[in-house]
Amino acid sequence: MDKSAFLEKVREGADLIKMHIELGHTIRLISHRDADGITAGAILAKAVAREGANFHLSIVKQLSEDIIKDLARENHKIYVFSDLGSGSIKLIEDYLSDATVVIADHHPPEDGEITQENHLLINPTLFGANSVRDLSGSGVAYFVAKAMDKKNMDLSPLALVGAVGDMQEIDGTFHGMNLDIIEDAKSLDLVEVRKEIRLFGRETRTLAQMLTYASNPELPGITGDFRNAIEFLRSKGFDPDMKYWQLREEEKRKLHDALVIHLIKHEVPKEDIDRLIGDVVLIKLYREGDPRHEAREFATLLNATGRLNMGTLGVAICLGDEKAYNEAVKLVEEYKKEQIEMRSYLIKNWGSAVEKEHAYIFYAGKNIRDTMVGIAANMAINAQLASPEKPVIVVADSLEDEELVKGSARTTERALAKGYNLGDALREVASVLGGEGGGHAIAAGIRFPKSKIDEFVELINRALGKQLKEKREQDKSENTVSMEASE
Ligand SMILES: [Mn+2]
Repeated sequence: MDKSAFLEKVREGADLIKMHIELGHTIRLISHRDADGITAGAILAKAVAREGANFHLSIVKQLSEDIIKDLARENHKIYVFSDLGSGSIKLIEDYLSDATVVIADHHPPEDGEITQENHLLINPTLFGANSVRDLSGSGVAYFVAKAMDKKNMDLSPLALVGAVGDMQEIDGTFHGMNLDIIEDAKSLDLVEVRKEIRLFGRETRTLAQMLTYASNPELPGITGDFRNAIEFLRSKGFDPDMKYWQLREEEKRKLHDALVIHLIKHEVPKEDIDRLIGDVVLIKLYREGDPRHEAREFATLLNATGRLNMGTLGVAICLGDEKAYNEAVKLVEEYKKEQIEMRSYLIKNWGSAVEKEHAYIFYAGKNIRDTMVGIAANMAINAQLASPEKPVIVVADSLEDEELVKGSARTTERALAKGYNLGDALREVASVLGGEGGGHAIAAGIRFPKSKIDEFVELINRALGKQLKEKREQDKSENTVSMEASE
């Protein structure tokens, strides 16, 4: 990538922000609600605060027209978007035409080019970078902060947490300008990058948990089987209740070797085995055993705050707020507990689900929170309560409106291949029931009057059945065409 041209853009953005700070303007920051966006927001907030300026930060799931309209109504002189914005260039130009706008993002722009003179897009993909491995949103934010003042180089560990949150090192090593951030962080002795096991849980999970939940790569016969994980560890001479960080260096090596041999024995492809050991970022500011000590665990904590709609709590954690950290750990634990309780509730009560030809419909009343119905539907599939060939819809009473229910539909690729499209089906049914619905083919949602649940069951079954029939007819006609062509 053309680094120097990118850094020129970065410099322009930094100068714009500093100019507005000198004019005494509040800097309006908007960032994405995953770990990459939360760290990006924290980096920019810190950089702005260090200049003695006010900022106002929001963490959002995505930029919608409504959100941008609301932002415009706030009437700020400058808006800075991080880890999002590239997909909404036109909307931003339309509604924020009077303000200065800086978009610090790494997603490939979808919306054409910026035409407004007072709007600036800082995006490494425009200079040849690969958005998924060369630089993340937090990385772009970091370079802007560094251009504002070199002392912001101490925010480099946060940029790496964001990069890991976005899985920029999915193949086991960092690439592109992520390497420059690592250099900065090392030059200040803030991080250590080690070649270690990349399975989740270095700081807070026992070895047995770490192996049981291993997903990248999966460990044949061990992933998903707690007892086998314990047995494997014991047979190699490890205490399954120890944590990875507690192992001595030679023990770590011994565990690596044992796992690699296990993978080879099970004929796992070499590139998957290679991903087992790789770059692990350790942040020296925190103790071993603290989830903030290792970038992936830190990122997972931030992701959780985002998913609980408390992204600004995540920002506070990034800025070193211990109270925020303790609160988040508690929230995440409660959230996990709620999920475990929900899973056993589903297993115990699945018998009351209505099974139609084309869907399972499970009405939970007030027993499942309306914000959790999507997770519940996925759980029913993953816990094998439902056949993966048939969509699952979990419906619960709305928390906001007694007259309404909220439902989420989930299914699998296998069901999609048969012709189902949940988003289309729920949209169609919602319009008949006087509700709202839609979404993706594989995951969708609906809201409709509680009095119409029975009607919903019939309508959704019919809508999904119609989709299968249409797919079958389409396949048939395609077959005929290709037969004719081959004759
Ligand atoms: Mn990102």
